[in-house]
This record gives sequence, C-alpha cells and structure tokens, in this order.
Amino acid sequence: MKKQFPDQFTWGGATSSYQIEGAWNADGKGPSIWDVFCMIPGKVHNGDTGNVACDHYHRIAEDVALMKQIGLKAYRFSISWPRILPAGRGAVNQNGIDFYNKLIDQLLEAGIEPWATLYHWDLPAALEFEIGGWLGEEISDAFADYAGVCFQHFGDRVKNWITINEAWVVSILGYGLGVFAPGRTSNAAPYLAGHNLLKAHAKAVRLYREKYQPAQHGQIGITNNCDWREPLTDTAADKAAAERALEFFLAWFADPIYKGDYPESMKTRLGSRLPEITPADRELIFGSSDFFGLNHYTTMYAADAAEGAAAGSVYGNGGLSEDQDVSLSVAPDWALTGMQWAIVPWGCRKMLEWIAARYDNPPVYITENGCAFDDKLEDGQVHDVARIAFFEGYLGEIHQAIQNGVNMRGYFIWSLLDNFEWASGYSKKFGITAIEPETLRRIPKDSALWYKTVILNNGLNL
Ligand code: PNW
Repeated sequence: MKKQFPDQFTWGGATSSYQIEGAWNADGKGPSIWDVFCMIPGKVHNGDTGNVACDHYHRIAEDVALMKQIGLKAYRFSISWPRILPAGRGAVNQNGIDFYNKLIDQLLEAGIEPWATLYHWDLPAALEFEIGGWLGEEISDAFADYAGVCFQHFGDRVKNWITINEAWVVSILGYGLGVFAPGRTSNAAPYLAGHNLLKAHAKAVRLYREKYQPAQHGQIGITNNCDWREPLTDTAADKAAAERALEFFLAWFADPIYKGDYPESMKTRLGSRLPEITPADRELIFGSSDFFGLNHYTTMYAADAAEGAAAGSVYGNGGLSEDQDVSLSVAPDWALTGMQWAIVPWGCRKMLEWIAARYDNPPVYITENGCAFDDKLEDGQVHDVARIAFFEGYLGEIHQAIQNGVNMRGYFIWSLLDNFEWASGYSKKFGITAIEPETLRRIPKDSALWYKTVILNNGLNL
C-alpha cells in the first residue's frame, strides 16, 4: 500500500548542540549548565559527559555529506548559547559564529534547509550562577539579546527558527524533579521557569518580527513536547483526567500562545504557584508562533487519582503528577523501547488531532520522533529492524492524521546520530547512524537507508 505525503513536505533529521558537538571548551566557548551538571557525581549514567560526544564540532564536512547521502531535505540543529556568548551576555565569541557559519554554508551547498533551535538546554553556566537561570527575572531579556545575535549573523541564510526546545522538560526535569541540569527540585519553581521560558520565546519572536523578518522572510516558532494521554476507562472522571494531563503537559505552553492564558485546570489547581499572565504578558505571548512544533515519543493511560494516590511514571514524563491528580500506566501488551517508552503509533495520530481541534488547525511540524534500542554493530552494520518498524508505524498514523485534515508540514527523525542522551549518557541510542567507539566513524544503520527511500518516494510503500 502506498502512503503518499503532501508535496513540499519537509523530511528532516534532528540533533542538538550539547548532544553531538563535543569541543566543550574549545575556541573560547564558555561552560554550560550541562558541562557543570556532568561533573557532579551520580547525575549522569556511567559518569558520561558531552566533552567529546560525536565530535561534530570537528566533523562538519563528514556529517553534512552523511545527511546528503541520506537525502535529508532539512536538518534541525541547535546553537550553543555559550559558544556564541561565553558568559551568556556581553562579548560575542567570533569562533562560535564562524563554526555555525561553516555548518550553515555547507548545508546550503548540499541543498539541505537549515532549521536552527536557539535553546536546547545548554544554558551558559554564568547565567545560572548570576541570575538563577530560568528563575531569574532578567533571563528573558538575556535570551532575546542572544537570539538577536543569531538573527543578525545567520538570518540571511537560516529561514526556520525554533526558539525553545521543550519548555516542559526544562521546567519539570530541570527545576522540579532535578534529574536534568540545573538539577533543582521544587513544586513551584517549574511554573516560574515555564513562565520565563514563554516570555523569553515571545521576546525573541517580537525582535525577529520587528527587526529581521521583514527583510529575512523566515518563520519562527516554538517546539513543545507532549506524549498522548488516553483515558484508562470510559468514565467521565478518567476522560477528564486524561484531558487534564494533556493540559499540564502541552496546553501549559500552547494555550498562552494560541489562546492568551494558561488552562483553567492549571490556574485552579496551582493557585499562586502559577504566575499570572498579565495583560502585558498576554500582549507579548499571544500569537507568538508561526507554526506548531511538536516532539512526540510515547503514550500512557491516564486515570483520575482524586480518590487514590497519583502515580507518575518512574521516567519522569508524568511531570508533577500529584498537581494533576492523575495516575499514569501502560498496557501490559504494549511493546517498549530502550527508554521503557511504549510504542503506540495511534497515540501520535490522536495527539495531532487534539492539537488541530484545540488550536484551530495550525501548521504542525513534528520536530522530533524516534526511539532508543539496544542496537548491535555487527561487521560494520546495524540491522535495526525494530526502529524501522517504529518509524513505519508512526508515519502511517501521521499519514492518517493528514487524511483526517491535520495541517502537517514536516517530520524530523530523532536522531541523525547516536549521541549523548542526557542523564542516560551514551547508554541509549536514538540514531539512524551509529558511531563506532574509539574512531567515532559514522555508520548508517539500516533505518538510515530505509529513511532515504521514504524521502525519495515522499511517503511509505508498505
Ligand atoms: C527530548 N520525558 O528529550 C529531547 O529534545 C532530545 O534532546 C532527547 O534526546 C530526546 O527527546 C530523547 O529523549 C526528552 O521524560 C527527554 O518526557 C525526556 C522526556 C521527553 C523528551
């Protein structure tokens, strides 16, 4: 069966700076909160760090050639803030500008559209020390100033900008559960961090629209992550619990942008822990995204926990589930990836349909989707059949969502390369390309060859 995607559909691959670049202190780069977090014993599996990672910093030519060979139409990478501004604010590091210029130029030469994310978690450590990171009042202006440096230097060639990657992860895992940098725990800080992330995003967008977009003609938006929440039973209570869980996950950030305020369920349950969106904030944030960026990985059942104890996921992706009175679970027959995330392709379709219904069918890009498996490198090959099956399942449901009217514009595989998987270190492999230990040689897996044919056919041939 043929599943044809729309003309002009953007087929891409994604990575992020800290996860692949290495060169953590080369050529004037300042330290990020992830450089520091990795130094703290016990924070990252096996004591792994991003000091070398895939050494992408020194292998641009090789990596762009790999993307060209796979046939990527677009490449989503992130810019390391402390490589551009080593102290977070003030002096610009020209070597950092040169590095991204080289990457962008080589992508364009290879016919690959650059998609730049401005913040994929590697905050300059100076800003954590000096103003409390995302809890600091000055952080949104600092971010907008940094964004301006990027628009100024790269905006003549970069036409697709993502401000913030996954404000939910930054807030909940970084400032609530403390499992990601900067490792703080609190039940109030995440909501303040989230508020400042929204303001930072919106200030960068305002600057782009006022000063750069008229001449540069690019698009700018934010990428949020959300897993689907399926009601455990048909009861009204479980249906409401699933809806509430989605509101605490995605509508937390999308409602202010598309509706001008936080969801009612969050305001009621969080009280003064949730900052108020003032008229000035609303003016700034409402309408501040040219497209809807979504990172999607998995699905869980949600049940009302008002009567019992809320149960989150041990992997953190329930968030602060006691705030929501939601209990999460998975069906025993759902297959799991190496992250213990369930493989539920139909959840992706329901997620997309929920977004289309709630936000009036905005243009959507899935800016990450993928899976970790315990791949085996044998005779220089990786036969990752489970990963191909995962992608076929998810893309099949995305195709169905398009048939059902969802305004899908593009899809980025996470990830182009096996890389530093945050607190899991190098133990979790998401890539369609393996990295040979020691030599760091790139070895396309079977899924990379499979993806090449999907892109060539502009769809699936099942
Ligand atoms: C995303 N959760 O992280 C990131 O954008 C990537 O950098 C990362 O490599 C990828 O997904 C795979 O993990 C997430 O707990 C981390 O729900 C954790 C969660 C979601 C996304």
